Amino acid sequence: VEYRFPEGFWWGSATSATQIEGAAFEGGKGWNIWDYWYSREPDRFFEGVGPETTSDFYHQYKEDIRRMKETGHNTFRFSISWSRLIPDGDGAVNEEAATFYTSVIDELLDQGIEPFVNLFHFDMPMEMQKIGGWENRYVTDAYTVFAEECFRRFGDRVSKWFTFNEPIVPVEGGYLYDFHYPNVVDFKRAAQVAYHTIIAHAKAVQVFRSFSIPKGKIGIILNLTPSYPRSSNPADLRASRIADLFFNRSFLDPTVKGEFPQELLEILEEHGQLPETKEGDSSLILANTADILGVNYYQPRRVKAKEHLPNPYGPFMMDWFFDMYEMPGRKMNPYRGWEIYEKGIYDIMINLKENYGNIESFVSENGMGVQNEERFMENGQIQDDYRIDFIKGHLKWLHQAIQEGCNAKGYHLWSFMDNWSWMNAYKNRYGFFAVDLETKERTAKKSAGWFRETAERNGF
Ligand code: BGP
Repeated sequence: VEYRFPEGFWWGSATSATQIEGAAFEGGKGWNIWDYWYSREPDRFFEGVGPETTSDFYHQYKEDIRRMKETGHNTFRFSISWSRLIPDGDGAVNEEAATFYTSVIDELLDQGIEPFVNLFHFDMPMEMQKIGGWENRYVTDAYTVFAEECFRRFGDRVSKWFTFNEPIVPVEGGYLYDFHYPNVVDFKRAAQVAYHTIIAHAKAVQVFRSFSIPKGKIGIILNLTPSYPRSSNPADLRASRIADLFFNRSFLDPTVKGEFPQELLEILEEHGQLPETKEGDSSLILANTADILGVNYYQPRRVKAKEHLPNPYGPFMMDWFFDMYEMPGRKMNPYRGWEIYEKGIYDIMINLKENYGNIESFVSENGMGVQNEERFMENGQIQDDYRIDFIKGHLKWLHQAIQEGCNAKGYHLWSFMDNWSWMNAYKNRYGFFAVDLETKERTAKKSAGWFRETAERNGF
């Protein structure tokens, strides 16, 4: 069977500033929460490795962009580091940073690669975190000024923009489950952070539209984790529906449809967990929905009804409503520990078609993390056939969704090269290119060659 994709299909990969740039204390960059947290608690990071140098894209971007070209990329996603462009989060622009991002964009365009630019990938400037981060509504204004600066400086050459990558992750990590700074565990504060992120998204979209960038599109990138109930009994179905409300629809509905799901608001209200809002917010959110949606998909969520009632006097948590379970016989990525369920990508796309106006979308991240990947080295190259199979498996289902009329336009692998990943640092490797952490030398894995052929044939 041949899987051929529509003409103009976007082939490429995704990255983020903190994870690839390095040069954390160079070029006038201000500190973000990762630089700060690492300086305080290095032991919390895998093997004690922080984001200071990472893969050194800051210095090697020209060669990397040439490698992208050689790997069949016609599109590439990166993020602009807020604390590099505006070191204090608000105030003066760092011109060295503006020059750097201008060169990255020019280099991509020269190579015929369309830049997809994201504005926030977990990297809150430390000065903004000191005043409360997303809990403080002022930070949504500072973010909007940062976004405006980006549109003004780069909008003539970049037409695909994204306000946030996986905005729910800083909520979960920073305010619920203790894996991002500031390590708060408090649902009410988490809800406020989530709400302000959505306000920041809407304000940035509003400003973007005032620029009327030709062919310009702005959207958001969400990590969607389809919820599958253990059985069709009503308790399991309800548990799965509520997990979907918290983890997917909390961001998907307001940013794509312009309103929060009623049932979610009812649950929060019943438990006294609604965030503070301002007059005019609902119309702001409604008027500034996304033009385009990036879908990051790694694994589904397997949900069952709670077996034991939660302690009603304990702190409110969303897992009051459901339990997760390991589905017997599920397929696993043995090298990272996440379930692999390729059809999930199809289910997401069909849901977008049926319930979200068939919004223009693409797979903005999908990928296979592998620990100790050097063990697959043969003749100087990592033979990552498992990654090729992983990509193929997902592309087949994406292809099927497109056949059925879904408006999916492309596929980006996470990630272009091995990079630093938050608390996991370099534990899980994802790239088309392996990076030697000592020398920073890049070596193409087998998947890089396969991807190039696939992109050239526009299918496999
Ligand atoms: C995604 C994030 C990426 C990246 C990836 C890999 O959710 O958007 O930034 O970190 O996960 O995660 P890990 O290194 O934990 O396997």
